[in-house]
Amino acid sequence: MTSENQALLERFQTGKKLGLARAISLVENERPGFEAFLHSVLETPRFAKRLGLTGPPGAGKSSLVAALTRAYRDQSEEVAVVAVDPTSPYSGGALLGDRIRMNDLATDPGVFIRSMATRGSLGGLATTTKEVLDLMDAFGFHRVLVETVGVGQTELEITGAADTVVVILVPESGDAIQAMKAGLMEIADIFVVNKADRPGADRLVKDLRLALHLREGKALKDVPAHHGVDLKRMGVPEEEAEPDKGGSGQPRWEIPVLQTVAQTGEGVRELLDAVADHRSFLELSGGLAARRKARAAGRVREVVERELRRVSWAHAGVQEILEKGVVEIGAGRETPYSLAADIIAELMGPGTK
Ligand SMILES: Nc1nc2c(ncn2[C@@H]2O[C@H](COP(=O)(O)OP(=O)(O)O)[C@@H](O)[C@H]2O)c(=O)[nH]1
Ligand SMILES: [Mg+2]
Repeated sequence: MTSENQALLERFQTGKKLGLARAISLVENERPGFEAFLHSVLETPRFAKRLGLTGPPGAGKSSLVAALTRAYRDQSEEVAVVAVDPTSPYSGGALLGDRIRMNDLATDPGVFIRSMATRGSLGGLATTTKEVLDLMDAFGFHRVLVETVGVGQTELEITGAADTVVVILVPESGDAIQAMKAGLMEIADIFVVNKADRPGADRLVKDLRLALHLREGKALKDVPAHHGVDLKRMGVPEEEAEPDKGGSGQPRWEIPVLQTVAQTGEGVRELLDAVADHRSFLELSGGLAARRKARAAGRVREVVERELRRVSWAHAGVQEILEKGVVEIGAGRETPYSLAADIIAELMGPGTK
């Protein structure tokens, strides 16, 4: 590790907020040594309670994050927030949302807020959001809240980053059928209908409850309970997937549908309780350990894939094969497939073709 990163590590480990901020920049910009830095801080596992909030723009995610943060601060818990949302009222660590009056949080030493741009990533998280969450966790925050841009299908990635996912909808954001089609039923551990002061909120709550009910009935009828299709497991090998929520003998989680008015704080207590209940459920059912395992496996895969990609294209032999090969493709003597096979053989050694 460079002496610069070493000095940063010391500041980080002695709990200096500036050290955390700089560490985040190091990781976010993937500057030299960022992986070694992450390795050092993750050697001591810590377990912040990770809460994800997602939903369409303007649903009140930031307002609810602020309300939840205040509530956790009232319980003397330290809170870190990541907002992956270019339109969020946080900017460069400063809070600009005077409407939501978050300035009290900005100056609270028990709160750390960071916003991240998505940089074209499609999963709803910025490319290094998960690493930033890990840093906040390793720094020692009790709670880590992550607000993600919810646009269509893009919020799915949050399930891999949070222990509990809250999906926030508003009367204006469409009906329960749309929520179902967007896959929100699969990612939500808790539904919140915010802006409950607006017309249509009761209706949406009722429809969401009905849709959840129907979905559950259908899932139990059509497929064996332990093989239900679950988006959370997509891309996760069977043995790493969490135990089925609907399996017989297993504790079950009924997704609550709550109403809030973020600005007045109405319903925030109930949301806090639901988050705590979900936590207890995860601990009792073994789901928490399973989620952490799946998260760790996913992270290992990402690092391996990133490293393989880097090593592959930096390999001199591979470069040569590619440069020569593209000419052969043009002449009809090779195809992209035969060339790819040659490259893989070059990387993996003889006998792998
Ligand atoms: N009427 C009403 N407005 C709200 C409520 N919660 C948030 N808002 C307003 O909705 C707008 C968007 O809120 P924001 O928290 O930035 O939403 P985000 O884009 O999901 O983060 C802001 O003007 C808020 O003041 C609510 O419960 N009722
Ligand atoms: Mg926001």
